[in-house]
Amino acid sequence: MDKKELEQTLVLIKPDALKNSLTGYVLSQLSQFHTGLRFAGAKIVCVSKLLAEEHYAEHRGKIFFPSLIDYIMGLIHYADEAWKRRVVAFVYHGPGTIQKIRDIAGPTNPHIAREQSPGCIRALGTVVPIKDASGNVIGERMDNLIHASATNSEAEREIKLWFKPNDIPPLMHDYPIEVSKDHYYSKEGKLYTTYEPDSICLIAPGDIAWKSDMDTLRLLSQGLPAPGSLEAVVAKYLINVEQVSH
Ligand code: 3AN
Repeated sequence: MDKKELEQTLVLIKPDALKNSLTGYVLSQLSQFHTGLRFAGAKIVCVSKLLAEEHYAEHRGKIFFPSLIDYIMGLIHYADEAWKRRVVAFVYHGPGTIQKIRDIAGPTNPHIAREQSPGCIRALGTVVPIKDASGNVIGERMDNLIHASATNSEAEREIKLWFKPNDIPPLMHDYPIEVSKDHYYSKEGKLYTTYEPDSICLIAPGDIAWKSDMDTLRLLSQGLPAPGSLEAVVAKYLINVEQVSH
């Protein structure tokens, strides 16, 4: 397979799409018959705060950030039904995947999507005012149904954040992997290579991990600067783990 054949992207079907029963519609818009693209991975995720904040790290500090985190965690669409808070995550694979799916998704803002690209998925979304404690409007939140990676480097970061290598069939792997020889545990934001009471095991010897995560863990465990953050590794390895899913 050449590089173009291998192009992959991350798609998230967000809580507003689930609540409005739009999952089937989105999947049919993205189907292989219509797009020529194939699934490489799929999972149902209860999004932890850690995962939400890592996914949207570039928006940290913006006025809409807290509301964006609540939205992707499902706290807005399933305020009283915690067990329904989910996102469906996919890796799509095929030539020109990133641009094809961005075009079908449409512009970020649903109002602009309706004007500029009627019929795109995000044209079915809504824009909701964000208010401060006194009720003054301070910004807006875009409930735009799906996320799709915007560039190759974003796709790599996001696929590695949401998926482990063995969530994806080996012949569809696009990024280097490594078999761990070591244990790595985490507890309260710290990394350990031996078991600490109440720590959670992230990776054990024999586990397959993205090589970039292994490099990060190795360097951090030696107290050295690393290419990635511990939070990003923990967020992924603890997806759907009880203790961190709230
Ligand atoms: P896209 O999702 O189209 O790639 P990004 O990555 O710039 O757009 O933004 C991620 C998410 O953050 C958007 N889907 C949207 O929900 C929210 N967002 C982005 N920009 C704004 C903004 N100016 N005001 C409110 N929400 C925004």
